[in-house]
Amino acid sequence: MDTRIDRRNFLRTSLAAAGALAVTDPASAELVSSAQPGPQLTGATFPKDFLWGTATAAFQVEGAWKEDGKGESIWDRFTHTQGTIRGGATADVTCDHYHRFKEDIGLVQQLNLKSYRFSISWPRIQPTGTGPANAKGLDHYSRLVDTLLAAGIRPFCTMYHWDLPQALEDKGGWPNRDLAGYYADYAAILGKHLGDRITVWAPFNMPWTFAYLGYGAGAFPPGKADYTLFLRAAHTISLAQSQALRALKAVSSQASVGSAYGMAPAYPKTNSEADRAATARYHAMNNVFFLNAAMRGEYPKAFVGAIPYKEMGFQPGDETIMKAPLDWVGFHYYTRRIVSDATPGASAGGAQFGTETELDGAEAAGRDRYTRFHAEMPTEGPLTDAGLEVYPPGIHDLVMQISREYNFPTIEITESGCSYLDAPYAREGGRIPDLRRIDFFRSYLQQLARALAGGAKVRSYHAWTLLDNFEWADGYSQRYGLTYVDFRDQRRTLKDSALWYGRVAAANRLDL
Ligand code: IFM
Repeated sequence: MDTRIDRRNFLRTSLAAAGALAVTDPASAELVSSAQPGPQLTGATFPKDFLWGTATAAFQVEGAWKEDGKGESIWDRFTHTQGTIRGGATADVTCDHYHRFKEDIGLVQQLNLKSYRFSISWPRIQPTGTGPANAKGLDHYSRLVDTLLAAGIRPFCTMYHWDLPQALEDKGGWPNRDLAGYYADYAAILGKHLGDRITVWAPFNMPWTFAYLGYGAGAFPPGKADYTLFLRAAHTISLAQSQALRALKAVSSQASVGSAYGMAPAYPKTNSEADRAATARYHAMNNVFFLNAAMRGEYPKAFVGAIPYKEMGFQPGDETIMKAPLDWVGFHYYTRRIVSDATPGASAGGAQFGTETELDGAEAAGRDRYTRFHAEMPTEGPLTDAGLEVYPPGIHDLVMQISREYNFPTIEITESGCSYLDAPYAREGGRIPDLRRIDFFRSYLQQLARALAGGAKVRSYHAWTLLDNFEWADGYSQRYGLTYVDFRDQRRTLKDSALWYGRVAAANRLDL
């Protein structure tokens, strides 16, 4: 997700005008781009029980922001603050999925999908983040889960997709270690009331992103830009992740707990030792920081020097608390990064060919004194309307890298998708011929099939997302949905890509 689209578009246009899209071939000992011409894998078949799915997040689709006893979340507060969101948009109504979930699950069923990843809004369950459960909030998700099961769809629950109860932010937010305990209590409530029907749980969606953008860069709520706060938040989240896993398993014997991390395969900008080391730090910090904490009880080598335990608020015994091996590993794939060293005095490492990302704003964004890497989103390939490069081999490379590093775990692709702004085409009876999205999914799925053929144990793919929805700082200016939503009257129309994806799911093959 890009929160600085104007800047990116500006950069893209000006670079293209200057003919400056020179490419430095990434080459890495750690991760070498597997892009290769070779034959197209058009007839790829997927494993028999492969779960074709789609995903949403509570804040992005539900609306009903203060119904049925729901408390205020940090995103409610942020969106109600002028100047934070493109177009001044809020998610007070968004897709009204809170009231229309039956119709929406009908769409999932119509597309032959067997897994629906949704998130639960913590402030619907505990309006202030602590204390007794709000029965109306639980009832809502109970009905959602029952509707899914009746439709033969697996409910995949993300327990936290960024909408922290505001009352907990008022207590210091994620940098406050107490939140790990509050979060475990919340997990226990969910497990106790829904664990008889939900078996697949992911504690956090993209923990690096919300910790970093919220506390390190200030682009997300609570809008703080202090790298030490980010480190503290990250450590609390690690503790919370493992405590939640244990809390769920204590109340639900069927609970199977994994993750929904945001990941990007990282390729070094040059073959220099410095760029390769920076790329390894990027991977450790942005991709596997929380995974390693859970699987091995230790943080990976994300830092130039020693792990800054003191700044993180690390206490003796924390390595034991944060170790809670996941039953499976879930992550998203959208696009790649090109990484170079950012230690003071390091050379730019070749021609610029992308847009800056994690590093925007030195100390608060990547060129901090701890990780010192410089990450770019290349603009070499075609770009989506959100300005992200379409890079199909990345999903193969990332899946294989995680498979190798974590002993070939069961993998769920928890999100993958693209924003294109195609709208109903009157001359075609209102159809939405979003051919670029079909090409996107086809090419990414071909590469996923390659990873499966290479031995990776991938059991699902969740297209992001079911519905066009509220895209965080970008408001409604991006459309990632398989379904077009007319926000004036809430009318849903399946895009051509949805119909195509539904046929792929039914056939379990790609040659369509
Ligand atoms: O919309 C987001 C989602 O909430 C998290 N992953 C990336 C998506 C697209 O930006």
